[in-house]
Amino acid sequence: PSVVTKEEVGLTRKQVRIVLRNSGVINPESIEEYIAQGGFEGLSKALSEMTPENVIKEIKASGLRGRGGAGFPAGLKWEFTYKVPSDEKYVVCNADEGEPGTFKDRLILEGDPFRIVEAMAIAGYAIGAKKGYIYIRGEYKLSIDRMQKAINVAKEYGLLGDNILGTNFSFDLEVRKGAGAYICGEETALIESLEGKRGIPRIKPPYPVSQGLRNKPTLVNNVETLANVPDIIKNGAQWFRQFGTESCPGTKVYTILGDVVNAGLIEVEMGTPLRDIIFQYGGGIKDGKKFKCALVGGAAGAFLGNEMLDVKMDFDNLKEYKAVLGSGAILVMSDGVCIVDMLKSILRFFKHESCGRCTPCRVGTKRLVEIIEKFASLEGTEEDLDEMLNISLVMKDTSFCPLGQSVYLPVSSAIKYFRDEFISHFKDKYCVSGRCKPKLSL
Ligand code: L3W
Ligand code: SF4
Repeated sequence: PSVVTKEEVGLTRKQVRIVLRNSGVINPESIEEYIAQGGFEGLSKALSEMTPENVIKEIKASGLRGRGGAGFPAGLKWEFTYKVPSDEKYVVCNADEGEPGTFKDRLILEGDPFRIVEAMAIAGYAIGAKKGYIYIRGEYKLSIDRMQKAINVAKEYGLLGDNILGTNFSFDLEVRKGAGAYICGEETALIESLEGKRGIPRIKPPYPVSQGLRNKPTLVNNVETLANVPDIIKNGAQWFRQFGTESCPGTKVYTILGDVVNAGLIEVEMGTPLRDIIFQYGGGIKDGKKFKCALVGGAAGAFLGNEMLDVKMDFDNLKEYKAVLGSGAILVMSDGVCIVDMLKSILRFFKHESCGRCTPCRVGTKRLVEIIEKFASLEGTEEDLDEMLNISLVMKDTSFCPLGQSVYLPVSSAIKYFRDEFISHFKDKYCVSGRCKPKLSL
């Protein structure tokens, strides 16, 4: 079994761990160890003491919100799917984790796969589904292997398959692998991919809750969202609500990376200030450097500077600052990092991952890369900055799916907080990191 080190235990104690409670503590391939930690008590309670309606009521009362980034109330989604009459429904776990800097879902799947099996079975019971799919990013080999093993073992133990725990409820799970496209993390593109088609987003509405996989009601939840479910059912909504904030109960798993002393994964209560995440859990800035900013929410997130460090991190507080919690990636940058260089990487990522379906995103991402490359060559003008803002604003308003819509946030926050740095690239031919250089001409 994996054993946590003394230092890790110390760190764990300062964290509030629900989702990661077992990760690094039990052998993830041992169902006995999962059961010894209270595993499958949630499923057992749901099947023996609760109606599907009561399970949904409990999830609604807990205030659990979607941890994939949008923060949509999970219980409401479960209820919507439950209420659509159909003899065929599906539960889908979105494990196509592709947000740059995000690796929380991978570590949940690797560290505690039975938790997801249990959560999906509870979800299936609640909404009336007999079948679930876990769509895992293809590169996550260990997650795929562990999940598959967990499903096989759960079947042997009668915790999946026909007549689970001797009840009338039957539910089966299947692992499906993604093929490396970021857009397949968008739920409707994921569904297209599950159906064997090219992963491009569908028009919403209709939402998957009414017309999802094979046009049937489908509940799509992120890994971290589902990982909360067994403990909520086992301990009750009020227990869950003691953690976090009024409108965002529970915890959040963050991946902290970049110029911090302790890069890695932490789980803390919703509402924990960004300052604590970076300076307490992250251990502060590496090599005695100064904090410059943090990109919060992954590539689709916002650059937040010194003046934002006291923001209490949850879906609603960040919205007030025109920022997002997103997938929980926090990329910390010290004063030696160049914002132009950083934004260039982000924009190249979006250009590469744009599925090409709609013009604003297909053309907009290409144009934005052309402009940022000018700044990265110590060229550009102030008009170019306005042009970047205009393009990304049009993309926000007219793109078909969140990929194109979310480019505005990194672009606008970078230009808002670091306009002078863009200007000094072409006026003073100066880049703080030395990574931006004039184009060589032969
Ligand atoms: C029924 C309605 N269902 C909304 C459902 C909808 C979906 C969920 C949220 O994600 C986030 C972005 C980034 N009836 C409904 C309804 N729903 N109204 O609620 O929907 P929506 O459209 O607000 O957002 P979304 O497209 O699902 C956008 C984040 O995703 N992101 C990337 C995240 C990456 C990871 C990762 O790698 N692990 O999480 C990039 O944009 O934060 O907020 O289920 O069907 N009336
Ligand atoms: Fe495809 Fe981009 Fe349009 Fe989304 S916004 S549908 S990724 S082209």
